[in-house]
Amino acid sequence: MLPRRRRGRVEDPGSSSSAVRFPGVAIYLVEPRMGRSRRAFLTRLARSKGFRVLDAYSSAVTHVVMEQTSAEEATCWQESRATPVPGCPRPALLDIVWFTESMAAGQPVPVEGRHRLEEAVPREGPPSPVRMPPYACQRPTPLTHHNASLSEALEVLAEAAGFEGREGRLLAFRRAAAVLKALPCRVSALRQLQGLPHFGEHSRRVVQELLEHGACEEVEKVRLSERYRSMKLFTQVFGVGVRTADRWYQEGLRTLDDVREQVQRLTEQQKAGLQHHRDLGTPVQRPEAEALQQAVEAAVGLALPGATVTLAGGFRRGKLQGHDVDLLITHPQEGQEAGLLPRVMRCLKEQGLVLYHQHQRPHSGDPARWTRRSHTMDTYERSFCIFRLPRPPGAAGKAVRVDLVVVPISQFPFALLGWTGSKHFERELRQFSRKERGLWLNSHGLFDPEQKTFFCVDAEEDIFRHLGLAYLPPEQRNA
Ligand code: DCP
Ligand code: MG
Repeated sequence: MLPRRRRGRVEDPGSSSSAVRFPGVAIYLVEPRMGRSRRAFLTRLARSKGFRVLDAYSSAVTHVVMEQTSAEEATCWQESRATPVPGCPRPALLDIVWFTESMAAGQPVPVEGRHRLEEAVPREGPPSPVRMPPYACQRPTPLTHHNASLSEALEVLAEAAGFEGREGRLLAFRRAAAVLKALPCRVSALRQLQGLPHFGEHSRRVVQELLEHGACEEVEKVRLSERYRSMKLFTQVFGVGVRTADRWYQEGLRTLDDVREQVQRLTEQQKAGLQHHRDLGTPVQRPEAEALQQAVEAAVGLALPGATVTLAGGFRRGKLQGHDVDLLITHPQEGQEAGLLPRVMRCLKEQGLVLYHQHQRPHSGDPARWTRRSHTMDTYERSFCIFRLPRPPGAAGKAVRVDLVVVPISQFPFALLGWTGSKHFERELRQFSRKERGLWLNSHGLFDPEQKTFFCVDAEEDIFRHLGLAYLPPEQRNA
């Protein structure tokens, strides 16, 4: 008789090394083409992520995973292995792609036709050349694309580079990630990257590791590092940028409780951010954003009939959730918007919707000054707010970050374009304007430094036209 614990292990080796998170899935990795050491590596990887991997083939197996195996070979293998048990479904015969995608997702991804070996996915032929212009503003980028796990990994490295102030490195990874987002197909082999812009040695290596193992050691290391986790935690607090987060980290702070102990050094904005941290860390859903837009519209309508409120930011690009709500306020008659924001805020406060707000006055002066600036902040009158979601009386509504921006109608298309994002799209658009067209673009206008003139526009489409770019609707600006 085996001792009780060892007996358990013999019966179910798949659950031996870490807790099983997906009891409905039992994977069997077929060795011949995979090779013993790779199979051992993939087994360890999967188990560390809570997958059940069985060492021996049995009727408990639900997912058989093979590598470089044809449909005929797969079927032959299965027939030689198991006599089907009546009423018991045969396990799915899957290509390694299902496995790597599941590892990257941290959970079993739904089995699709393209994963199934029985459906004989044609083996990849030579890569069809994809024409990919270098700037993100020259190509459509939809919200959902084919390479999420690859682009997310590169974006972790971009973000980490940003935390270290390494702007060049940040851009390199972001650009590579943006190229993947714009591809019309899924990358399953490294050679598909041939000829694509912005794929340097490093990004290529990351993609290669992800394709081969479903995980990239460098990315995982960064994700788990104390530095990355602390910086991420701190920069997610309203009012905290990379510089403050870095200072806190250098001082040895690691948690929000550590930060709360230094309350005397915090700005009012940061105090509000910490106070509502839990709510603000919960994504804003589209219906919530729309409810807030309506509340603001009602207040704006009372304060200045005819004024409009436009939802910009990620929601305008089609996102279903976001970290805040970006609202642009304008009036069809230039100048009418002056003095509007304090009246709107007073009205919203009276309704008990305002938990925090900070007013930023409009900057006045020579408009060419703000056009010359390279930084991204515009100088519109603006209110950085935390609102309470309107709820039935008695129920406490969730706190939500809202930016209200007041824009004179003559500059509205530029503000709308600048506030729709994504951030990377905006950055590329400004760079394209400057480098390729010799024009300065920001959220206030488009300036020709040689002629010393501003372009007059009625709509976003005109801006694309002046820049010689094909118009991209907001939902294709998700770079
Ligand atoms: N923006 C920009 N550069 C910045 C900050 C903002 O170009 N440094 C623009 C692009 C953004 C928009 O303003 O899309 C709104 O900023 P957010 O930070 O709210 O970004 P999103 O709305 O895109 O993201 P989320 O859905 O997380 O709110
Ligand atoms: Mg936003």
